Amino acid sequence: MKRALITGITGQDGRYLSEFLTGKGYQVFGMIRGQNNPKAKLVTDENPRLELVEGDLRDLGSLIAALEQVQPDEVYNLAAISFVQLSFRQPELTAEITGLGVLRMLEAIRVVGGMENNPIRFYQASSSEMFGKVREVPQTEATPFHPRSPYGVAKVFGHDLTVNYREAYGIHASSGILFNHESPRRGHEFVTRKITSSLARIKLGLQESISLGNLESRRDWGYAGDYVEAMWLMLQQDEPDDYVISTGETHSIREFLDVAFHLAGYDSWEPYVTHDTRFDRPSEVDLLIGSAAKAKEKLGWEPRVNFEGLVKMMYEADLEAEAREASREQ
Ligand code: NAP
Ligand code: G4F
Repeated sequence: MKRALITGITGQDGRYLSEFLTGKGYQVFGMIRGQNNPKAKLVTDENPRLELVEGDLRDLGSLIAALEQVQPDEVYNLAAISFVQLSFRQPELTAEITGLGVLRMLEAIRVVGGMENNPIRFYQASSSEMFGKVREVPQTEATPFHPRSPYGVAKVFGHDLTVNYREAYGIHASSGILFNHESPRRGHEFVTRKITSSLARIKLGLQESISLGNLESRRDWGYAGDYVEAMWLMLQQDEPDDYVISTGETHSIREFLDVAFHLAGYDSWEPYVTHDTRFDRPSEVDLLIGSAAKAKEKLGWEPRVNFEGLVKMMYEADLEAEAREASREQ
């Protein structure tokens, strides 16, 4: 039975990946931080076969201990401060966790796995945010990076380091340059989930409007459940490499609003959306659209859920959850 260690187990991707790998017959270990993390129960209720181990990306010793305890075949490094807006307010912490955290995990793998024939395969959660002020359209594995946030800069550091440990120490280290991926498990701080959960509350008469920032930026949005399969496929290849994972379609926040409000039976979202400058960013990523041609050719990976399907899945899940919550409160 293969053994996998996932950091960021309580996050959106960690939860999908844990279920995916368990379904493939893996023994899955999720790294959890803090002395009483409230999300521990959620993830073990969701996947009763998941085992938790302690660790924090800020603490090298804890990563070495986790690796020694688990003896994993595969490590998926999903943990990060992942919210771009927060990275502007807490840039040092972002560099510490999202950037230096990758260095610590790679060092732990180098030490525990040994210098030669290191058996541990490593996945780094890189991001399309690294492309930032994009140099070409669509973005591929060869597109130069121009990050536009402390988060993007930290991800470039982690990405380059993953390539370096592959080249310097022969570690089977791969990097997935994933474009935005969403789901009913997406954090409420991200724009898609903020819209679908607020819309569900508007529909149920529990909320009047949504405050948003820049509606013009464009994202290549896919479904997280599809994207975790690509992570696994990367680690099944003989050679480690970097792969763009995306849908190849781009949509603005306005278009997301159009589809979501139409689904909910509204002619227009405009009466329900206000602009709040607090959600504008000091520097923005205006356009993201990826080409996953390499992943299709080498991994045989393609997304299954399209944009409309994704919005519908998220809105319907939020409508059901909000209605359940409202009836519990009555
Ligand atoms: P997420 O929901 O924000 O989850 C982040 C995870 O990181 C949480 O489990 C969090 O644990 C953990 N974490 C934060 N600080 C930590 C620390 N010091 N030590 C250990 N764990 C820590 O993120 P996601 O959407 O699942 O994304 C997974 C990864 O992919 C992230 O690295 C993200 O940057 C990257 N990525 C995401 C997307 C996307 O569109 N979703 C696209 C490209 C790349 P707590 O519960 O303890 O806070
Ligand atoms: O949903 P967002 O916060 O996601 P963003 O910044 O694209 O980052 C996500 O995707 C990255 C991959 O490219 C990941 F690496 C990262 O970890 C994260 O998962 O914002 C999307 C867009 C931005 O242009 C933002 O300015 O939506 C715009 N936006 C407009 N109003 C808003 C809001 N974003 C948020 N979060 N909240 C708003 O009210």
